[in-house]
Amino acid sequence: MGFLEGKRYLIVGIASKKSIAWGIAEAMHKQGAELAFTYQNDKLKSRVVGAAEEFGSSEALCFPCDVASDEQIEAVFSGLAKQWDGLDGIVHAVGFAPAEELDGNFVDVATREGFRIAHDISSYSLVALASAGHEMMKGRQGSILTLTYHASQQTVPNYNVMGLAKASLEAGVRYLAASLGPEGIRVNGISAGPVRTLAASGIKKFRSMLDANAAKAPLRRNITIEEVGNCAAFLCSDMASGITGEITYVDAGANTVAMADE
Ligand code: NAD
Ligand code: 0WE
Repeated sequence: MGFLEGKRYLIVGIASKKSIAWGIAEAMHKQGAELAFTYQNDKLKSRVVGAAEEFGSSEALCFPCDVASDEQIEAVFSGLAKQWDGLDGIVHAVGFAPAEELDGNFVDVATREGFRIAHDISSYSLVALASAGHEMMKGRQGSILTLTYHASQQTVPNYNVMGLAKASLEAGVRYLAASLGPEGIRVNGISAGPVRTLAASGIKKFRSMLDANAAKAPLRRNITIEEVGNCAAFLCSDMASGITGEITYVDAGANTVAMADE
């Protein structure tokens, strides 16, 4: 019997089989969880319905949700409440900044509108989902999980405004943990090492970043979405009942190294 048997989670952020959210859904499904899903737009609907089928859920548990829209976020939980009498957790695996912000020297490419969008989609959306979704988690020791990246703490070329948005997201994890802790709801983040997903596909020199990261990491390799998935399943489960407001690194140790050997 899996350690998530009888638990129900909402997965936000599947765009393809390479998505970190896909790896998380797979790991949670293996542990017996029941899953619901959202898709950003109609273009991604079939991918997400495919994920639902693969992980034992029907299309009725797939909801449209552009996280820029409060109405769509509300509609997800009112739709979910018609099928489930409660919810045990939310996985937030969403990040976005306009592409022009992620290519060039920070001061040259930064704009007010790019900053607004990056922080809205990548950071505020966690707060919005928590605000709209916590009612359904009442009395169930719920768990909220997001995905972040170490460029929130130390600079990475071209990550630019996303680094600021991830720093805000990580502060959001702590404030939401303080806010929802009295309801028994835990809020955590996983800081993942680089993975080739759709969100990474447009990024210049991503291959050499992967290679440099593998060379620096104590484990001398990059991580997989399966490894992020297993950590996510643990953090969302009752086995992690004492952990909240925390950022856990799944990065083969790369963030712990100040100077690479060789
Ligand atoms: P991905 O492209 O597979 O997933 C990103 C998701 O964000 C997509 O499903 C997309 O639909 C969704 N999204 C973007 N804008 C949205 C909006 N307005 N409304 C709703 N959804 C929206 O890429 P991924 O790498 O799996 O990204 C998932 C998370 O992991 C992100 O927060 C990302 O920052 C984080 N992360 C990624 C890496 C990496 O190297 N790939 C490393 C660390 C953290
Ligand atoms: O969080 C991310 C991806 C963030 C991302 C990617 C895109 C590409 C397409 C946000 N917005 C967009 N907007 C687009 O139009 N990662 C951690 C992966 C990533 O992205 C980088 C990285 C790494 C690692 C960008 C620059 C440098 C390193």
